[in-house]
Amino acid sequence: MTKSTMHKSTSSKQNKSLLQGRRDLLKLAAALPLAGSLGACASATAPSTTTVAASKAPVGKPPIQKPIVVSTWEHGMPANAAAWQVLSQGGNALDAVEQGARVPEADPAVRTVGLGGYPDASGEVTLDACIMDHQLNCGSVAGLKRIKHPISVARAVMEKTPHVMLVGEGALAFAKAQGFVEENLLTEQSKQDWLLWREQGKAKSQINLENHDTIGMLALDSHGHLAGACTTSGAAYKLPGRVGDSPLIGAGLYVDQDVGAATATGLGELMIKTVGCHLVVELMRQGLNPQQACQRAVERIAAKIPNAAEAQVGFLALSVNGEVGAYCLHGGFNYAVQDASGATLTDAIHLLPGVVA
Ligand code: SD4
Repeated sequence: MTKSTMHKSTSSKQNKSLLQGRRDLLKLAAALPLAGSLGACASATAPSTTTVAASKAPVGKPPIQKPIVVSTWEHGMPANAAAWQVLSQGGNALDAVEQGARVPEADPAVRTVGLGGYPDASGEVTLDACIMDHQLNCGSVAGLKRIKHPISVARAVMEKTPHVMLVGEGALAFAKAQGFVEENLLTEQSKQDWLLWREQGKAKSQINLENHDTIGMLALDSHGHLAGACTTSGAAYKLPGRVGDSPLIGAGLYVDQDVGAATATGLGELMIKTVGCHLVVELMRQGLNPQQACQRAVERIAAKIPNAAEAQVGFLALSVNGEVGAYCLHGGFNYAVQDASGATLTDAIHLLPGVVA
């Protein structure tokens, strides 16, 4: 069951108690002295793989694991399967991540990406996406309306313009000129939820622990090339015009063929303030493995940004050798991995105690 379908099937009574539980967790998390308690919390919640304190990656090169594709959240499983179709036939990582990202974009049950995504505060679904290859080529769109596959528009920006990023009306005009077809992205379910949100007067546009689930995908193909994609409808009920981290190269996605790639999920403002994915890649360049680098980036956010504990952030990284790592602030973030040995879904290790379903 995807997280979205779990949301759908939860009764409103259950929802209330879930929310209360989450509020309690948030209070608890907010009360924690962040920087001072990092080591203790991390080791309390971490399986044995994560004695990541300050150690560097082991000396010596691990065998290269390729092809491989990884992506955020449970909806990463079918997305990875689509990407694997490309990778397992010798296809390139860029095609793989685009094909993979298109799966949740087209799925109305995934409420945080593409068609059926949560709208902004005015009831409009606006999408953010970016894509990047092994040569620092990248393309991005932000605040794109009425186009189901922003990841493919981002790729067209990369390949057919001298620019990296197009936003709003300009992005829509470009997409139409490229042959993308306009359609209504607000499903009946999303509309009803938005109406309810408005009725309840929740005039607050902040990502909380319930309404995130961007897909970020990283792939290493059989030629040894990396690529990444990230696509989202962003924070539910965000202020119109708000842009998150997901379309921002360096914040929501970064790929450097010399080192590896990283993508992020959660409250975008935190990733923007720390240029989070670039940070993860640079930490890997300094010798940390992907797991260690993701942990360090989450710790940086927790230590430097007041009230970071009120939100969720998670990083997922893939080295150029095919090593995978992930780390998040609160429990509840999981990631999907597909390689020749099969497909897995793993709970990421988290910094703060407690798990948010
Ligand atoms: C944003 N980072 O717009 C995105 C939302 C999200 O997992 O990740 N969700 O801030």
